[in-house]
Amino acid sequence: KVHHTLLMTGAAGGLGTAMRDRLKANCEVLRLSDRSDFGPARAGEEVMLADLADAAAVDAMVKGVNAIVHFGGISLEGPFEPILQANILGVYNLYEAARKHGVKRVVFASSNHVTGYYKQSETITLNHPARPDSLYGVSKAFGEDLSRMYFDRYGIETACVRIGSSFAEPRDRRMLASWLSFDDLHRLVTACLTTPVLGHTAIFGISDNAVAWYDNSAARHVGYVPQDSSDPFREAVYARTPEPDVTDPAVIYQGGGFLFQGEPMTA
Ligand code: NAI
Ligand code: 15L
Repeated sequence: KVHHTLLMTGAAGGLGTAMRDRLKANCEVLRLSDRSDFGPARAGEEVMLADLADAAAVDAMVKGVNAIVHFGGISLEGPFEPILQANILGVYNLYEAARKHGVKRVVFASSNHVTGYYKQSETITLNHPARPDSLYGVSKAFGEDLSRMYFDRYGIETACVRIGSSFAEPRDRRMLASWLSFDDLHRLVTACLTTPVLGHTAIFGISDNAVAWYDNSAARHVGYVPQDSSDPFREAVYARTPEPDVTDPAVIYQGGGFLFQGEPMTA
């Protein structure tokens, strides 16, 4: 096992719950954190609750770990203040604690919404500039830039995993392109934690779906090889979802519909 003590934030959330048992294979001790109580530690675990906006609590949470998988934060579009606290101040607190305590590698749960204003008719690379589709997407772009600065200045390696849609199954037609199975997410996190030289990199987190908007060729050094695909779900998803309206921004843009709140968008 490459890491003795691994910290996973966001342990009470959807991905935290799905990765909890899987990540035990990656370490001797899995330290779990969230601001919400999710019950006691099980064998091989430590539980340390912390609000990401609380610098002292984050410092204590990070002290003594060898690597971090950062799932904690606001995971949808919404009012700015909670996003500011959790995803902007919170990620700063996390990297400051990592710097002070000598943590050298972080897997940061970024999002496809960093580039959500590219079109579903485009294939984008990791060299395309960010085009966030929401305040949430902007907050993830901040995390990507902040982690780059902590790499350039302090040598803390980070993989910014731009997770597509990681759920048990693809829920709609958009997710046939953006789906990331839980097992592939674990493969991807494992690759990020174990590749000899990670540096600072972004990588799109998707399974081996036939339809894809993303080209991960600039992150071959991570060694991520997806083994699942949304393709077996295609027929069932088509059968239960309506024909897409190709003039609908939710169908035009990679970020999809439900994150676009407030003013109507123009194509
Ligand atoms: P989730 O919303 O289920 O879990 C996030 C967890 O973070 C929650 O348990 C919540 O209590 C915790 N949290 C929120 N604010 C906090 C704060 N201020 N301090 C401490 N903890 C706080 O989200 P999910 O689906 O598990 O996603 C995990 C991460 O992956 C998130 O950062 C999300 O933005 C990112 N992501 C997830 C995708 C997905 O398809 N599930 C897609 C793209 C990104
Ligand atoms: C995200 O960033 C969200 O955290 C997740 O809940 C999904 O909405 C996902 O993107 C998506 O785009 O499907």
